[in-house]
Amino acid sequence: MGSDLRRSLPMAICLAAVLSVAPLVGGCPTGDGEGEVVGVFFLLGCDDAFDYGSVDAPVRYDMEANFFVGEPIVDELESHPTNRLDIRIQRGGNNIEDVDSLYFQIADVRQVAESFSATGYSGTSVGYGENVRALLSLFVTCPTFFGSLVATVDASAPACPDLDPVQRDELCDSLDYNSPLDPVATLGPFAPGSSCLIFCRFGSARRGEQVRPDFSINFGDVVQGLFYLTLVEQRLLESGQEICDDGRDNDGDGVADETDCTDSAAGGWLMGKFNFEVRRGQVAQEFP
Ligand SMILES: [Ca+2]
Ligand SMILES: [Ca+2]
Ligand SMILES: [Ca+2]
Repeated sequence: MGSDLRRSLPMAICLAAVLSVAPLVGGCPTGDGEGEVVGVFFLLGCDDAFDYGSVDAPVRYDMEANFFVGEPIVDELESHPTNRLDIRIQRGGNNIEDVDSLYFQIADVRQVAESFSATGYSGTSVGYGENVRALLSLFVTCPTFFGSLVATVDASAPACPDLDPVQRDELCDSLDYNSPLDPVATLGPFAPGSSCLIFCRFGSARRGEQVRPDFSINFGDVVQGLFYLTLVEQRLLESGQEICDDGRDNDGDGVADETDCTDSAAGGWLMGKFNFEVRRGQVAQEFP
């Protein structure tokens, strides 16, 4: 009886908190995992006078990530259901308005599983309009920067490295998800300007095995991976304008960095790794 009480009391408190403080993120024992999120970027216009670095002098960043959640979602909007997965990485389990967070949104997990199970898999491209998107929101580092940084794929460069199966397996097998990363040193196989997430485990998907049509990521599944993301300001990316001096042809007219361009207020790169089990009890939160 006594031990029953001790077991049930924290759960009762946890449930009460979830019911009374919506939307409370990760109120129950979730968020466990290991990983790192570091980068080098700049953000202009934090607290009016304060800039986080500049275009010419971007600044190191370390999220000190310790909270990892994955949320399977069934998207019923299409003619047949599509299984989605949202991954959120942050420091502590606070609501998104009170933390820096990195989101990955996988619109169709079966697509990722199919490429993952192929022998030649060497990563999944991450970018605006891709099956996997990533977004960094920085409510702590830069509370008055109301935009976000998003990962982008450069049409003129490969999003992912070219790894043979032996290199890829060695990379995954040797990865220590807890060891610190230096954001200035190159991370493993990624080239500057790439935007890629290499999954080392993706739920029940296995190398060389057929992927079921209804493949999904479920509670109890483990997801592991490492990533390198080229970040641009979401507002500018969505506008389709030419961004000055980023070496890319953002407006798709065949000329990079023409003089008719808009200065970016944020940009840089992010790298990291994660290893966690998808747990039940997470509170739904829209991709911001
Ligand atoms: Ca252009
Ligand atoms: Ca143009
Ligand atoms: Ca440009």
